[in-house]
Amino acid sequence: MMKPVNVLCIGGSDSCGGAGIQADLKAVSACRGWGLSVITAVTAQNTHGVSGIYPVSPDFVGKQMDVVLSDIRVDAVKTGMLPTAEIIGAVAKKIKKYKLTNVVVDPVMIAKGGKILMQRKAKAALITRLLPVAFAVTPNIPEAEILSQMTIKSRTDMKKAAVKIHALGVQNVLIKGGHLPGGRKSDVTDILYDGNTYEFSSERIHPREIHGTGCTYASALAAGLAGGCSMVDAALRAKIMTAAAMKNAVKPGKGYGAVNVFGNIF
Ligand code: PXL
Repeated sequence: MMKPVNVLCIGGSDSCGGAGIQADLKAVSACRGWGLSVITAVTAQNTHGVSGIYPVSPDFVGKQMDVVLSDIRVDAVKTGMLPTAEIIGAVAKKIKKYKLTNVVVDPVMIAKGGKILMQRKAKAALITRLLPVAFAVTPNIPEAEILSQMTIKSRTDMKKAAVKIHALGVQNVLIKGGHLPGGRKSDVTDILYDGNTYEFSSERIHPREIHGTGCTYASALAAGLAGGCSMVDAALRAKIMTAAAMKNAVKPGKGYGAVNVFGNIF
C-alpha cells in the first residue's frame, strides 16, 4: 500500500461544511494528501452564521494529538479555530513534544457572520505560545492588524505589519490582501515575508459571501509543504487553488456560499 502525505488539521467543526475542519479535509484531499483531524470545538452553524460553540477540553485536544502522533507520521500541521488560551497551550505543548515541522497557523478569530471564534485573552497565548513554534502564519488583514498592533490601509502597511509579525518568532508571514479596499477591477495581493518580501497578485473575485476561503488557503499551503514544496511554491499553489475554489463556489443553504475545491471535477 502507498504511504500518503499526511497533514494534521487542528480546528473546529463547521456543521454546514463550508469552513473549519470540513474545509481543511476537503482541501488536503484535493491536494492528494491524507487529512488527519483533531477537533478543538464543535460549532452549531448554518449558512446564516454560528449559533453556538462547544469547546473540547484542552486535555482531550492533547489526547487526540497523542493518539494520532503515536501512530502516524505527520508531514505538516494546519491549525484553525483554537477558541481558548488553554487549548492553544495544549496544542503548542504537543507540537514541541513531537517536534512537529511545517506548522501552518491560520489565526482564526472571527467567523464570517461576526461570531467570535477565539476568546480575547487567547490572542496573547497565540502570540507567545503558538507563533514561536509555527513555520508559517496566514492572517487576513483584520487578523494581521491584531497581531501587529497597527492599522493596515495599504500594501506598504501590509509589508510593515508582516515584518512586525515576523519579529514575534514565526519564520514565514503570509498576509492575505482580500480585505484591503480596492475597486471592482483591482487585484488582490498577498504579501509573504521571510526576511525577504514577496508579492502574489491575482484577479479579485467578487464573492458576495463565500465561506471557507482562509481554511482552504492554509490547508492547501500545509499540504504543499507536506509534499516537499518550498514556502513560495506552496503559497502560490494554495492561492491558485483557493481562487479556483471561489470561482466554483456553491450555495448549500439559503445564506452565504462556500468554497468548492472539487468544482472542476464535476
Ligand atoms: O473561517 C474560519 C472558521 C474556522 N473554523 C470554523 C469556523 C470558521 C468560520 O466560520 O466556523 C469552525
